[in-house]
Amino acid sequence: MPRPSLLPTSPAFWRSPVRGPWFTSVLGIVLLGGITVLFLTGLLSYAAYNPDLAPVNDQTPDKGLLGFYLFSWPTHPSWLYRLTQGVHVTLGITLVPVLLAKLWSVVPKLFALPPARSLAHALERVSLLLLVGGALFEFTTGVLNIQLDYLFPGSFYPLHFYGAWVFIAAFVAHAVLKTPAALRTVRRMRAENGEPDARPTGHPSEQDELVSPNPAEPTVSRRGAVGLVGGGSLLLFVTTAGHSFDAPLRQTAVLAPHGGPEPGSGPGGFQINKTAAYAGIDPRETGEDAWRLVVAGRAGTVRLSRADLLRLPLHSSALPIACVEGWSTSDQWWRGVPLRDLASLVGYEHGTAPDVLVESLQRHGAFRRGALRHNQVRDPRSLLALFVNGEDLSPDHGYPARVIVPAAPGVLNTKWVARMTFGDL
Ligand SMILES: Nc1nc2c(c(=O)[nH]1)N[C@H]1C(S)=C(S)[C@@H](COP(=O)(O)O)O[C@H]1N2
Ligand SMILES: [Mo]
Repeated sequence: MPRPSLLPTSPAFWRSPVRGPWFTSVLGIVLLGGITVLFLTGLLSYAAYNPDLAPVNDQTPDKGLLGFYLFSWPTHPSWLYRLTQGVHVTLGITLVPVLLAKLWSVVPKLFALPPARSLAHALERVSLLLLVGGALFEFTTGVLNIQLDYLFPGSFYPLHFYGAWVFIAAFVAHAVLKTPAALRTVRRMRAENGEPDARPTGHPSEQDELVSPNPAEPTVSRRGAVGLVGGGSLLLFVTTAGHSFDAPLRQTAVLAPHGGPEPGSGPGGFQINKTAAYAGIDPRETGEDAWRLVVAGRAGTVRLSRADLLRLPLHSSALPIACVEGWSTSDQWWRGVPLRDLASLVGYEHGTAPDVLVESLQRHGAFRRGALRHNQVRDPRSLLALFVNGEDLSPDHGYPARVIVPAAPGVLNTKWVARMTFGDL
């Protein structure tokens, strides 16, 4: 029984015998690898939006130097964004138990007194606040964005993007300081090959802070505790990962908003992000008499009905939709007019097709417009699609016409297209 006078600031208040350098080190090494992959795939995800192309694509206009690495997002392989974003989201969710266990394992340090023993110690504690705060912030904003369907439309990108840079700065400093000791701890325990011992042999003063001076009876071994954390991660993995694959895992992806039985069946039976009703698309605007596609470029402006478009040479492409939320479809069969053919209607030879601004019938919402780069326009697989899987697009998938571009994030595949403006953006 803890004495009633014990406060969290007293080391004896923390009684779990699981805490110790081995447990913290194992989790830390997993996070070192995992968070590095999360950061890199996150940077790729941002680059995939082509934020330096046009203001409509850029949710973080004040990024300054942080955009130093941006590059033209390629169109090959067509599953590129499926892969990078599927890994980003699935790995992020899978690491949640590891992150929480890691924070739990070091929580006594949060309360340790005195708050600072020296200037160096004070700086370390401030950097730890940025590290812990940054980690919680990035994981929380990421998960909320997936689960609550754009809780903060428009503001998620800047929050998650700027937060990532603050977090990664603290993370790099922490990793440089702690990784050598963590590796030593794990190696030594492995050499001794027994139940990982609480008592560290090296650097006693620092590592001892993690070990309870007053441990309770163990209810689980340290290895067992790592196994529980791993089991939690595995459970999250099998209930999430399938949102990016058409395999049995799709059926078990019950935690993912677009997993499980969601895609449905039939030609249009794949995930729908925003329905036509949600986007405020009035069926009267999409009818044969009302809808016209406006295509503008240096040679002027043309207006085309859907029947006009159907008289142009149509092409087919097998391409997936891959959303920033991590879910993706398998390849669907799209049929429509290549974007570069639309560019040539308004004055650009195929090889010289420029960037394009695509605008939807939709009047409100951040996703009603998007800009595509010339490499995307010139790819012969990039279409203004009129059909999918052999039938007219359904209203929810963008009837009368939508953009589909290989390897691009879903948000650039604008639905209910009304206007395309070719030229330098
Ligand atoms: N006009 C418009 N186009 C849009 C959207 C939107 O909200 N409005 N959502 C985009 C997003 S975020 C994705 S992932 C894809 C999803 O396409 P789907 O609903 O056909 O699967 O459409 C994109 N095109
Ligand atoms: Mo999306």
